[in-house]
Amino acid sequence: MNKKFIILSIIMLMPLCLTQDISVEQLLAHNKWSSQNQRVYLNDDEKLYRQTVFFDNLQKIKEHNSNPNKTYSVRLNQFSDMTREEFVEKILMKQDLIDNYMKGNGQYNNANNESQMNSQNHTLAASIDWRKKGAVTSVKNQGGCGSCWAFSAAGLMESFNFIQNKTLIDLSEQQLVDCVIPANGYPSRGCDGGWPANCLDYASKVGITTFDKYPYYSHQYNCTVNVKDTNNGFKLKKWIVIPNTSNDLKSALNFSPVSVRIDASSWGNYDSGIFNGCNQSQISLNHAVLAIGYDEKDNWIVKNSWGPAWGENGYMRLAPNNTCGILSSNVQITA
Ligand SMILES: *[C@@H]1O[C@H](CO)[C@@H](O)[C@H](O)[C@H]1NC(C)=O
Ligand SMILES: *[C@@H]1O[C@H](CO)[C@@H](O)[C@H](O)[C@H]1NC(C)=O
Ligand SMILES: *[C@@H]1O[C@H](CO)[C@@H](O)[C@H](O)[C@H]1NC(C)=O
Ligand SMILES: *[C@@H]1O[C@H](CO)[C@@H](O)[C@H](O)[C@H]1NC(C)=O
Ligand SMILES: *[C@@H]1O[C@H](CO)[C@@H](O)[C@H](O)[C@H]1NC(C)=O
Ligand SMILES: *[C@@H]1O[C@H](CO)[C@@H](O)[C@H](O)[C@H]1NC(C)=O
Ligand SMILES: *[C@@H]1O[C@H](CO)[C@@H](O)[C@H](O)[C@H]1NC(C)=O
Ligand SMILES: CC(=O)N[C@H]1CO[C@H](CO)[C@@H](O)[C@@H]1O
Repeated sequence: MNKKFIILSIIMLMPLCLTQDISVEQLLAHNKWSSQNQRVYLNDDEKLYRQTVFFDNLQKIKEHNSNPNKTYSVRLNQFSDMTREEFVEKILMKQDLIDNYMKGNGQYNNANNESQMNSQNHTLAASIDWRKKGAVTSVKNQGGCGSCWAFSAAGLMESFNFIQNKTLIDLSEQQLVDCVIPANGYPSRGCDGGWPANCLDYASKVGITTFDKYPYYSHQYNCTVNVKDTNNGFKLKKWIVIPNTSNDLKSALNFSPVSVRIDASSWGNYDSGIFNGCNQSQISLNHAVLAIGYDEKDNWIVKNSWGPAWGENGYMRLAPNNTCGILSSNVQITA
């Protein structure tokens, strides 16, 4: 009786659902998820549509997790009422910006860099994890703003600052989002996307202040730092581009974390395990994260900026080699 009553009342609230084969279980899962994620929908149409997308994602998650061949699992999270296309559009970098960049416009613009790193000749650790050395700040959440590039760069600077000066301080992503802009000579474009390399160039000239002094708002505002003011806290002297081989990335990771550009189109529902779910013949570098190590089996470990509730406490492990394009476009601070 009770169950029937729940079905009836839910159906009465959402008459369009009648035509679909939706179980109480699914509806309860959605209710639980929307209250956990504090979802508020504009109207019933919006709610119905989001619910349909959610059910579709729920189904895919069930299928994936019941396949014993998968090396990673997936789960519900803050993106579970978005389609894959919406996720790519809203959370990742805008495709036109990436296309423009690939044509060479803005790539390492105004670079204050060294030439590419020479093949290094030192013994590589069997595994490395900079978290164990206390060199990685807490996992942040970029929210609904495509500012991954600022988080990746800030993470790199935070770790370098620690390695050099033994102080672990959160730096200001918002300053990067607001100030590393065309008006100041950089092709990055706030919440539409941008490049860690631009941030390093900027920070080498202007410096970057702390998170506390210039906190994050998940939105682009006007820059409050004068670009001619060159004394704003952390400043780096040199940065380099890492060549695109596994050995070069491993070698770089022995020195410090590395800012990596990557394809995150299929990362939305990642839970845990070794991720290998990218379509390797269709890589678009639409995201940036911080590589913080690799394990004994050469799986890469990266720190994401989608909050600690995503993935493995905010982190992800990726299969060896060029998974999701992880070797393609990486930078590191050297001084
Ligand atoms: C798992 O892999 C085996 C061997 O490649 C294959 O025969 C089987 O169909 C796969 N199972 C699923 C559920 O994909
Ligand atoms: C690399 O190091 C080894 C051992 O120290 C040495 O024998 C070799 O000549 C070095 N190679 C280069 C290219 O420097
Ligand atoms: C580390 O501290 C020294 C001395 O205070 C300072 O000159 C240097 O710029 C600092 N390094 C970084 C990376 O902030
Ligand atoms: C930001 O700067 C632009 C151009 O200088 C100005 O037109 C706009 O009003 C400013 N916006 C805010 C919120 O201050
Ligand atoms: C790696 O870089 C070389 C040039 O430095 C380039 O020719 C090659 O296509 C790149 N490979 C990949 C997989 O990006
Ligand atoms: C991967 O990308 C290629 C090239 O765009 C495409 O032809 C193929 O269907 C894609 N594979 C999957 C599984 O989506
Ligand atoms: C990927 O990496 C593993 C381990 O580093 C290596 O054994 C393998 O040959 C690589 N595969 C490809 C396709 O490069
Ligand atoms: C590897 C790399 O990006 N090198 C660049 C360093 O900066 C100069 C200009 O200052 C560029 O010409 C190089 O391409």
